[in-house]
Amino acid sequence: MTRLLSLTLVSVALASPVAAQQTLNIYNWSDYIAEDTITKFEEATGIKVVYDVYDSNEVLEAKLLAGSSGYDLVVPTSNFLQRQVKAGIYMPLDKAKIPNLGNLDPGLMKSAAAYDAGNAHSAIYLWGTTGIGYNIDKVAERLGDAAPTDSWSLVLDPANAAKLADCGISILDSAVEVMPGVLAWLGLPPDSTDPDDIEKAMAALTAIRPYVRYFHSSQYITDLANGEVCLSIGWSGDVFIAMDRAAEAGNGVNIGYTIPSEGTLQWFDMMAIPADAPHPDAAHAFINFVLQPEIIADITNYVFYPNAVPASKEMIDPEITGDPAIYPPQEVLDKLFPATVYDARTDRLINRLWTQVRTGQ
Ligand code: N2P
Repeated sequence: MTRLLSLTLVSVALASPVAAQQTLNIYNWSDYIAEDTITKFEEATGIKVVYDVYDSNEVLEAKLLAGSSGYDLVVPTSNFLQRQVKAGIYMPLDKAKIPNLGNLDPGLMKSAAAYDAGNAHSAIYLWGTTGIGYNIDKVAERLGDAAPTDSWSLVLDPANAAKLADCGISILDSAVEVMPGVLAWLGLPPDSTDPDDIEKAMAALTAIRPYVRYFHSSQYITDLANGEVCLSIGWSGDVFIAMDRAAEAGNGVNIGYTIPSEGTLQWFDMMAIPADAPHPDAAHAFINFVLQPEIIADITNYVFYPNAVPASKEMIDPEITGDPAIYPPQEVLDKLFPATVYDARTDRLINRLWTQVRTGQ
């Protein structure tokens, strides 16, 4: 009996080299993982996951900068990651513990290296665009068939916004997500840090403020799906999640997603380990687990965001890989803007003006 028990213990120990740590504290975006990813990881490793969510880089950053967050694994967007790396809040990845880093697309990782030299602290989780989700029927009813659904004018032209106000407009609650598209629509450089340009972008948003129902970065998924709002400046996959929920509910709500022709942001969300993570080995094990083609394919199939593991592509629903609004073709990709890293002074200006936009002053 004793012998049997100790044999069992030995085999468990071999199967789960980091099992002794027991816990992994993950802080990730909401609606950003497949239903069974965590269970599968727990079963494969014996590590218990505590999973917590946010919908804002700003919130994540405030917690990380305060220190002792207790998180082992977080998923900031690359431009936020860059200044966080500078602030010393991430540990370099021990790449020997993450052999599946080799599964990542070298071209995409090279783009990501612009924010984290040598990809020393981070690996791509998912990526996407910031665009417009809209209720096809309600927008057509109010703006007619000539509605400029391929342009930021759909919402930034106050005449259009005024007509959509009654069916509900929502905007992401993050200045740096929204501003580059507004700048491009105004014909200004999307990565401008010129205070005059930033003022102009914020003035354009102030002009439509009376027609905006709310600023929020996750509520719009449910509201688009239920027909509670009819236009959201939001993230690609989230809008597709809304489409999927509406189809499942069979409520007759038809949703479209557009990457405006003036261009918009393409962002990368990066897995990284805080320097003071209590369970760094478990965090490395999670990154390695997620980068398996079948696991990351499950995630893309569930949340409609592209990943950076080419070998996963054949396991992804062809309706997803074939949708140009999710996997944009090269000529669209060429028009997307990389996320800008703002210096502290510009960041303060943006945030001060954003508060005014939000409160409508
Ligand atoms: C997930 C949204 C994450 C995208 N709901 C923001 N980078």
